[in-house]
Amino acid sequence: MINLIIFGPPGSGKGTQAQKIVELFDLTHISTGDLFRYEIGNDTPLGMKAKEYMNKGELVPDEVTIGMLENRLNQSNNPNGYIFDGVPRTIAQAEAVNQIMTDRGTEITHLIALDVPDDEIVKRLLERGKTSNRPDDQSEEIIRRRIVEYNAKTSPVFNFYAESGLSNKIDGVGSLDEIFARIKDCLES
Ligand code: B4P
Repeated sequence: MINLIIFGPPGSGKGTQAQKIVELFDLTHISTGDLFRYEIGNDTPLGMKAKEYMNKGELVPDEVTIGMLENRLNQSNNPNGYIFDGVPRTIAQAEAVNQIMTDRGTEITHLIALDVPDDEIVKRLLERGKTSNRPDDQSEEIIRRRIVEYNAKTSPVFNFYAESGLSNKIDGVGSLDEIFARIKDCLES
């Protein structure tokens, strides 16, 4: 069973690579960003709450995120495993994910972090913003705010899993296939 956290700053290629990994290993893809965008698209109370934070480039509060994640996992039981894309983004979320997995009789098996310089992130997200209709991809100021949030609140999650020997960092710059090959090497080694 593979329970992989695909990790890295906004725009590092998490969602992009997650789609390829899911296909190869027949995993269930859990993207909290996609779950929030679904809620926003349906004008739900949870979506309205999340939107306040996402549009400013801030993280959605932990209690909202963790509750939504638990609901999503309760709807699924994939014996091959899961890919966690964009979650955990704080230490509190990492502790919650570990507890949820323990309750299910399993555990996180890998964390793979995609290393991408800030200027490349800004370039990628402004490019995506031309077609994505995502308010958080529209301005460099908001994208830089997301990077600040990542450095302050999310990057410590790498060391949290490194303590159990689960964290790996790979170069996230290159073609999609090159990066996918690096991820496969990591999962198979
Ligand atoms: P997410 O939806 O997770 O979005 P993201 O950080 O922008 O990354 P994503 O995975 O979508 O993009 P990717 O790097 O693949 O989060 C959005 C917001 O939701 C957060 O800011 C936060 O407010 C909220 N949120 C979500 N989860 C949360 C949580 N757990 N707790 C609190 N808040 C939460 O790709 C980016 C672009 O780069 C794409 O256009 C892609 O085509 C391009 N790209 C990818 N790989 C490339 C490569 N190798 N070369 C060139 N371009 C590449």
